[in-house]
Amino acid sequence: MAADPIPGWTHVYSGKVRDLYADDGRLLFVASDRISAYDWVLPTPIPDKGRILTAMSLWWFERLAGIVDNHVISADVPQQVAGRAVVCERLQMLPVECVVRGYLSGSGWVDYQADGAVCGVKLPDGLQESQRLPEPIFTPATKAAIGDHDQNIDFGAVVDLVGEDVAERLRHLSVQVYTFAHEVAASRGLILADTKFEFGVRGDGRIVLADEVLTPDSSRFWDTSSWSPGAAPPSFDKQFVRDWLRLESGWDPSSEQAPPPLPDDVVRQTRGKYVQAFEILTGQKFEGEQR
Ligand code: PZK
Repeated sequence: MAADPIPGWTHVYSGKVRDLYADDGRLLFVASDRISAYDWVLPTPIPDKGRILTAMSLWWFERLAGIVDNHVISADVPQQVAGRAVVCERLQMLPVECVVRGYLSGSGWVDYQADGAVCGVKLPDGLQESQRLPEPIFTPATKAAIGDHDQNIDFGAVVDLVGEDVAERLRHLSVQVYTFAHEVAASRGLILADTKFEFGVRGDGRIVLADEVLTPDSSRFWDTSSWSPGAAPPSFDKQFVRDWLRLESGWDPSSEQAPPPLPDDVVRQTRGKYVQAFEILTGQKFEGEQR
């Protein structure tokens, strides 16, 4: 992953779909147009994905300002990453993926079926896949080594990692932000099934919301109309990609083989889903031409 050089910034790290640069004291957080599926980065980018997710995340950060501080300093960024990057404060990141679930899906559903619990949170018997939980639950995870999946942990393990006071504050903030965002999404016909936050600490000890928030890459959104307990609703953004890869491409996700390029119509439909998510949530038109 040879990230593009950006004048004035030093590349420090790349994840599957985003890149991080630094100058003295500040970070440049760049959302690429790359898309992942079945743990692979696909060879075909989705045009405007980085700009759409950046705009969505900034929109949420503004609305969350009454609940929690965030790391954003400015959206005034080098022209080559215009619209898809933000300048951020450099924080001491906390080594916990702060996941909140309001519905039973993904690894939450897997763990519930095995244990009747998720991350040590005991749940009522007889819940079905995708069912709404009695209340949102904090289901933290630790970032595993590169290439590995995050590992769910219980609250005691969070206490061991960051101390009891910070652990309590992370849980409280995470559930508050989820609850607010779930309400906003619901008022627009979307279900926010679950979401992941990353927090860091400022020099003065304040806990600050970092990363990118409440985008389809960090969250599971469902169309309310496609949801019913007992089945897994289609992924809001990636269903066209997954369906094409599994059913039409001839590629085997369980092989070691890299996935093939996406056909143009799958790219177009998928771009349309990101635009749709942005427009539904924000009530704004996504301006695809401004560059
Ligand atoms: C930070 N990441 C993950 C993000 C990547 C990887 N405000 C911050 N201060 C210090 N560190 C981070 C952040 C943030 N956000 C985030 N790793 C470090 C990450 C984007 C691209 F490649």
